[in-house]
Amino acid sequence: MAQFQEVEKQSIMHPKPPGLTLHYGTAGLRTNAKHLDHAMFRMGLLATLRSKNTKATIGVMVTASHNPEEDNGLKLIDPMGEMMAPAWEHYATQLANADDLLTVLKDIIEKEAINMSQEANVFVGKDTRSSSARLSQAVLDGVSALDGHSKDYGLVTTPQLHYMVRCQNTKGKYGEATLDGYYSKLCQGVVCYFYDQKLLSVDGANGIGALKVREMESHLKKELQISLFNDGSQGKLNYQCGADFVKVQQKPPTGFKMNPGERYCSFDGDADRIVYYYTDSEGQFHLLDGDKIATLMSTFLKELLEQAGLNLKVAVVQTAYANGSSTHYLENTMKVIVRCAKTGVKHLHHAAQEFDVAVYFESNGHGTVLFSEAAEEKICQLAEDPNINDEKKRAALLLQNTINVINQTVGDAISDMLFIEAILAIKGMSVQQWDAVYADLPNRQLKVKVADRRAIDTTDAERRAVSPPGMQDTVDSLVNKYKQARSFVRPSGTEDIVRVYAEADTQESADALAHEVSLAVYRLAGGVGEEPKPL
Ligand code: G16
Repeated sequence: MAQFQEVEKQSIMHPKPPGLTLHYGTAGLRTNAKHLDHAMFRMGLLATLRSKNTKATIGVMVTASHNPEEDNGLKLIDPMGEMMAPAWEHYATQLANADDLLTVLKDIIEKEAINMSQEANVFVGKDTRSSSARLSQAVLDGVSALDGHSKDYGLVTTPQLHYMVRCQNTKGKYGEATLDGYYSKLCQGVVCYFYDQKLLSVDGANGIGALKVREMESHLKKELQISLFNDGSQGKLNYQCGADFVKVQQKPPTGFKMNPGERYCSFDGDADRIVYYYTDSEGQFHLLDGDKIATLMSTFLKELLEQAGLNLKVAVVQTAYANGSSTHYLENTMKVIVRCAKTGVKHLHHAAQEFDVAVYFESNGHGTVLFSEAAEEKICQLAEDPNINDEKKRAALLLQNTINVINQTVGDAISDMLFIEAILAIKGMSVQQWDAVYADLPNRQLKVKVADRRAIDTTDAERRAVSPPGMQDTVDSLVNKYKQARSFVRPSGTEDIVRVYAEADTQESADALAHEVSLAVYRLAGGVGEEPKPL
């Protein structure tokens, strides 16, 4: 077959480094950029097969998101803009590691009964890393080797590419598959919301989000005033800035001075995560992470649904990292359904699809809102009903606007920011009032380097370790030493480390527990380098 000859010919230009093994992890492939050329070419092949298989456009985003500048990676996007189906992740890993590429390729074609004469379309985007241009070219080479059509969107945020894929496959029903279409849809949703808000300062993590906030500004009128810092003009991507740094370090990014009481937010390197923060009059730093965002959004939506008289089921999906106070508040005060999913947006998204309206957020600020088709229909019908009272009308229109502002394909820092700002404006709520809704339990996240992170295996939505032997018993006995304590360990799917999470009644206890659990990981799971030191 001519296509296979072309693959063979082209693959010589994208050789696999000997002995290298990659895994399709939490959000795709991710490692040092110098090891990725062959994998990018091969993922171009896989995306083309997936497109033929689904008879729809597939997306490939070249990014390593929150990882350092020297890393890169790729996220594959399925037809409705969601992360690629887990069943295909196995193929991605197989293909990336194949020594005999054609045999693995033919095997996938046979197993999935793919019709190779079916047309294929792949959308490609990239972040601002210096390696992204060459790696996205390798993806495009892979697509053309299998005779697929491609559209290169160039520099876009990850959620923008997810949006484009969904627009294309819904034939424009979701929106127009252009950047202009994206900004217009989001900004059209906010246009009637904003009033009297003070300046919002945005940390762009020196990445793509900064460029795109600039681009969006011309679509906003006076609804929102944004001051952008860490915009990539001098600092390094994700270095001492960005959502991951702020969340994990629990401190402000470098690159600017914070004024007490003002609102700040940080994006991550591909703008699919956002966290908010401020300092109080005593200079104390306060973080409003994904849990606080989920609470704000779900409360707002629940109130609007009640005002609109719509009986729709609202749920919040979190992960094991969710602060215990947030789960307690949502279940006991807000009385919403709460579900716990494994880390990774694909797991949260899937769990959220079971409900009429579901807010899903990871504590790290990755999340969005999903409306079922039936819920959207009910909201739109009500908004157009001439026989309802003003309160119902207002609520229905606000819900309709929310559907436009929200990027329902995946977490989106720009869209989440617009929605959060709208909620604060409508409720006349300051960032301090939002923060005061419930008090977070003090917590700490640490990383432990081990020889092979797969030594740790987990169950129960990653809340319990099943290996190595003795790990969970040790965690349990350490947790028992502290009040209101909880801790768990899990291997990262994006970095070569094990993550440790601990929370307790005081910061000292959370720090001590996190340290003791880190030591246990180091000793039981093959730690490398220096033993973890107390904080
Ligand atoms: C990715 C995923 C997130 C996940 C994060 C950390 O984020 O999309 O769902 O929470 O990695 O994952 P892990 O703990 O397995 O390393 P991003 O923003 O880096 O793409």
